[in-house]
Amino acid sequence: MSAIALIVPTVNSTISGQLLLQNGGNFVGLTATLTGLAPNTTHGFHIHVYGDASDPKGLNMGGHFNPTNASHGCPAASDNNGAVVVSTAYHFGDLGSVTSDATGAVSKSWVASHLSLVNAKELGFVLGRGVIVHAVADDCTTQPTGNSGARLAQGVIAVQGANTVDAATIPDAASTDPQAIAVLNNGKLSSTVVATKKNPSDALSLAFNVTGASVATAYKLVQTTYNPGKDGSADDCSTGVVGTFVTDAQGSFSGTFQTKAASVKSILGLTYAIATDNCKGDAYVVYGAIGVKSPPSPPPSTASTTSTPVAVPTSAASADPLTATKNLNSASIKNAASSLFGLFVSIFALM
Ligand SMILES: [Cu+2]
Repeated sequence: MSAIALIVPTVNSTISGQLLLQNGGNFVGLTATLTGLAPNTTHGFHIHVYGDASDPKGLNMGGHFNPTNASHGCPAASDNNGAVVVSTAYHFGDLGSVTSDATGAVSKSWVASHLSLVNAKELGFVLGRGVIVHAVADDCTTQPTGNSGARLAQGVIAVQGANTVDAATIPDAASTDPQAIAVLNNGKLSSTVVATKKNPSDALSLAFNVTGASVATAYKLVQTTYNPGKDGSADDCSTGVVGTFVTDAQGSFSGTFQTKAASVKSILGLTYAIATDNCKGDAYVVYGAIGVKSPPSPPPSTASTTSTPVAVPTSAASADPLTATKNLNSASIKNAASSLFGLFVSIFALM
């Protein structure tokens, strides 16, 4: 069983390529193939917690994938492309760095023993998570980002070919599931699908919008798996058709579909495609992997004027503000809560 993250450039970047992940039993084999980097440069390379490609700067990918709540570091040399710094503690998403050759290309294969593609109950299950290529090398030390700089390319880890995730391992506690998101964009047609399931007995609800399609035209939304071998041959609409929709006079559509999927987690790493209505031949107009959605930003604190400022490491904050912010959110909320408590105490004292 294998998975793939198609890596696309963020704004003002030229880096693209793919990360291939292959199930090896008790390890996952990784092969990164990239082009468009500056020649002979080293770049932090991580799995991030969200597979949400909806921000053009990659900011909705969140911080590093870190299910064990560990410190940032770099794993053993075999996991780290031979980088000299090896840490005993690291995030599951810490993959070290990749280094380009004289043509600005990367072609590297290595092994990650802590990741999983087939068992959704494993802590290291990464289908639907994000992949980020950073501007500079991971220093393997600076918390929590490795000071790797801006996000130059992003991708979502998706099942390649047949889906062989063990269904028995997919958590069925739907009420605790995150939302999932697929971002579809071929440069002309763009679409977002957001999947939500509030209660186990509910249908999985897909909030769906399209712009840039042909006007007044019927299409199908299809749930499938990414399969590059099918390009040029017939795309598959025999199963997985979510629904049919017709665009308006502007080539847009917005609506909601209900599906019978068991949970949000059960669709992570699958792919949504928009297909021509007759679904003949090369029918997929555009497709995008289904990843874990970044939660909405927390509402602004009502006690902002009295809350204690949170110390943010300046280098990490300027280089990758979101990662620093996300990791400090709980501290901010606690500070805001204690300030609110102080406010109530003050009010009671006045009464
Ligand atoms: Cu990163």
